[in-house]
Amino acid sequence: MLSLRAVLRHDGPTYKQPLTALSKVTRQQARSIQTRQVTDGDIQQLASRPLHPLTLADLCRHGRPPLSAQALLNSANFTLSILPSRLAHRIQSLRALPYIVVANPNVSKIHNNYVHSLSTLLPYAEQRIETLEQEIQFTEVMADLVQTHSNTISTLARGFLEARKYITASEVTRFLDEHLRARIGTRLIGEQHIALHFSSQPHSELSDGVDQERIRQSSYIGVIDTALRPGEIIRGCEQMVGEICELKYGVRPTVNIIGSPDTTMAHIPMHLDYVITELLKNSFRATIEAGMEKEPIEITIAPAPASESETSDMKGKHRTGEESHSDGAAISNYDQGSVDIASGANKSEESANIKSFDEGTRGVTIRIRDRGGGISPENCAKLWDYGFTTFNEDEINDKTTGGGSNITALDMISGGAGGGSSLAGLGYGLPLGRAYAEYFGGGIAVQSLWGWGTDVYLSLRGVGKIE
Ligand code: ADP
Ligand code: K
Ligand code: MG
Repeated sequence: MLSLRAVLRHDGPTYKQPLTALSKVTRQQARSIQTRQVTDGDIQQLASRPLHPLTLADLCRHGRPPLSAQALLNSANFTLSILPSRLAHRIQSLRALPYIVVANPNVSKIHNNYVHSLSTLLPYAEQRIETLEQEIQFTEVMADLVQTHSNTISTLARGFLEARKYITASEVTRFLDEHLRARIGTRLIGEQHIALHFSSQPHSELSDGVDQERIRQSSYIGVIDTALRPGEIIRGCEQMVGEICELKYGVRPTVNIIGSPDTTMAHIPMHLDYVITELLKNSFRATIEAGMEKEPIEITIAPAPASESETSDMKGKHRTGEESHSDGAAISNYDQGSVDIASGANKSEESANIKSFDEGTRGVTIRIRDRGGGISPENCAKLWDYGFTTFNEDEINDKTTGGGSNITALDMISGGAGGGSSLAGLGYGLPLGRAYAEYFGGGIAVQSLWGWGTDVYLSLRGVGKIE
């Protein structure tokens, strides 16, 4: 238990470590987690409840760490109030896939994971969490939930690849767009409670001897970093993607960061880390394949003008995180409304320490410009399909030295979540990256200059200043 807090620092590029460490802890704890069998009636009843529109305000409503015992219990009960129906919706949506697809071992594994997670929540369904002992058990359930669903992307990718004869690419994209957007929120809710648990007063004795003062001075509210530096995240991702390139191709493109590299904002480092990693993988790969690794990739960090973030045309009507981007496949047609933290804070009794919205807090746009030859007009139309890729290992082996290995998409999936240590091949990078960017009101736009290079614009919404 002790090491959990340390691994939940969520400091950007190392976010994959928490899950690994979590898995060790969880496996030991799994035995002690109670379950209750999930019936069809449970699923129907839970799925008929309206989905709670998750906002960043929700994630901050319990106040700034270290949380008091009461605030921590509130966080647990809030988490408990929204997760079961979210899981039930996912189960229903998986069951609505063509039978032969659900019967695929990988897809059915994901379905069973959801049923398992719901079965761990049902014992709490008719009660409130009222003691710290119950809260500890509930946090173990959350750790189990996060861990159980950690390989979803690669498992689903493998499942849909195997079942591709029985379902069209656009049906897959429609399902995954809805499913993976919902998953982002569900994970976030679970991870937020875990993170708050380990930075709360009642459990400070579990916190590796880290004193309350350090928690107080930290810029984190659970998984949210209120002083996140996109420039730092970019450097971390550059390092990681660069190493993959060097290992596989013997070359590593360079990155120049211009604009305002020291800009800070309140956001979720592990989300930004995921998106930037995917975008850099694409740019690095294109650059290497075009033999242009001498041309630096230029990344501009441009904070939005303060006035713009205030007027915020996204406020109240921006695309909600779990609305499907493509067509009418939205699972939830609620209006997420403002994501500024203060508006939630005003509604919450717990958040006296969250001050009003700070006008100076801005969104950021990050432009990634490469000389990798661009994207053909024909392919531009397919970029956002899950599974669309132009990755072809033979081609890469021709054009680069030291590649050598003859890997297929399926081999690559076993490499890890979302392609793991490979540069490309799943075809999930852009659509899933966009789902993360849009979750809290941002977006991704790709502009190709065919024959020359690509500009990718990643915009992130400033989420308000928390004091
Ligand atoms: P993957 O990288 O696994 O192929 P993505 O969704 O990340 O999946 O990208 C889909 C395709 O879009 C890539 O295979 C590539 O053809 C094209 N693409 C994306 N970014 C770039 C870029 N910066 N330059 C050239 N092509 C790109
Ligand atoms: K794609
Ligand atoms: Mg990619």
